[in-house]
Amino acid sequence: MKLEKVILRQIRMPLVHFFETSFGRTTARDIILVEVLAGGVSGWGEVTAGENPFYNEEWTASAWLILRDYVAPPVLGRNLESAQDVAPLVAHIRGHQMARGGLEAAVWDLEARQAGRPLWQHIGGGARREIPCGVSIGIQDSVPQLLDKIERELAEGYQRIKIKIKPGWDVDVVRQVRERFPGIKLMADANSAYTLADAEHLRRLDDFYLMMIEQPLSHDDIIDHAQLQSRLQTPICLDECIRSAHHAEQAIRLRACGIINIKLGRVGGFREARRLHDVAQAAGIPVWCGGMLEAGVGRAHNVALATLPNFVLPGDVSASKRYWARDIISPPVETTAQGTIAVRDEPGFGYELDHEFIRRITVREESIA
Ligand code: NPG
Repeated sequence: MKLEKVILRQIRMPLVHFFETSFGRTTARDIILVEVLAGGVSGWGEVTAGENPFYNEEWTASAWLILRDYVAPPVLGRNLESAQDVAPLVAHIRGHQMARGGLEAAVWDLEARQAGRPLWQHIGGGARREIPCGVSIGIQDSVPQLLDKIERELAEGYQRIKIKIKPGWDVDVVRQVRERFPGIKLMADANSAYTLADAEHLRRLDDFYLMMIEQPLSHDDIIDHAQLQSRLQTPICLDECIRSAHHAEQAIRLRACGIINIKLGRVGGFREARRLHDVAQAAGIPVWCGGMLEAGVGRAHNVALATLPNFVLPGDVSASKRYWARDIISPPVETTAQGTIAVRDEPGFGYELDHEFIRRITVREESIA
C-alpha cells in the first residue's frame, strides 16, 4: 500500500449541550478529519485533540501543523506493508499522539476497506458483537440537574454513569448521587484536579463504592498515583498519564492503578492501543474505551477498538445524538435498549460518511501529496 494523498479537513460542530470538565467548558468542537488515499480507496481518521491545550498539550491548530509538516511527509509515497508500519515511521516525533493517531487510524481504516473487512476484525477484535456503553456526564450547574440527567441516561439503558468531579464539586455531589441511585455502576473522573495533599479528602469517596476514580492527580504523574492508590480502597483508573504501553507497564509495576482507560488518540493510534491492551490484559488489569467528544468517525473507531477482549468494562462510547444534532456518518451511532452498541459488518469503520454535510461544515481544508 502506498499513500498517494492525505487530505486534512477541519470541521466545526456545535454540541447539543455544553460539556464541562475540571478544566473548562466546551460548547462546540473543532475537529480534524484525516482522509488518506491509495489505489482509489479512501480511509478516514479523526484527531481527538480538543480546542485548547488543557486536556493535554495538543489542540486543533497544533495538530494540523504537526500532521501537515511532520506526520504526513514520512508516510506519503512509502511502500507500507501494513498499517502496522505507520506508527514506527512517526515515532521520532515527541508527543503529539493525537495528531499521529488520527492519520494512523485512517490507514487502518483504508487497509480494512481494501481487504473488504470490517475494521474490528482487521485489528484483531471481535471478542463481542455488542460493546457495553456508559455515559460521561459533565459538571452541571446544580445537583438536581445532574440527578435529572443521570435518570434520563439510565432510562436510555446506559450501563454505567461517570460523573466529573473537581474541588468543590465532589464528595457531597457523589453522596447525593449515591443516595438517589444506590445500585448503579458509578464512577468519578477528576481530570487531574487534585494533588496528593488531597488524599484524606479523596478517601471519603471510599464510602460510596465507586467502580473507580479516574485520573485524580497530575496529568503527567504515576508515582503520586501509586501513593494515593495505597491509601484508597477504590481502584484508581489512569487516563491522561498513560500515553504508551510502556507507561502502562510502569504504572502497573508501581501499583498506581487497578484499571486503565484506553483512548486511541491519547496513545497515538491502534498499534499502541493494542499493545497497551495486551500489557494490561497480561497483568489482569481491565480496560475500557474512553471518549473525547468524537464525531462519527472517531466514535466508530472506538467501537472497533472496544471489541478487543480485555475491554470488559463499559466505556465512554455512547450514541451520536447525545452530542450532535446531526452526525457526519450515516446511520448515526445508536445504542440498544440494553445500553450496548452493535458492531457493524460493513468494510472499514462500518458507517457511511455524509460527504455533503462534511463539505458544509468544513472550515479549512488542505491536501498533502
Ligand atoms: O463521551 O466522549 C465522551 C466524553 C467522555 O468524559 C469524557 N471525556 O477526560 O475522559 C475525559 C473526557 C474529556 C472530555 C476530555 C472533553 C477532554 C475533553
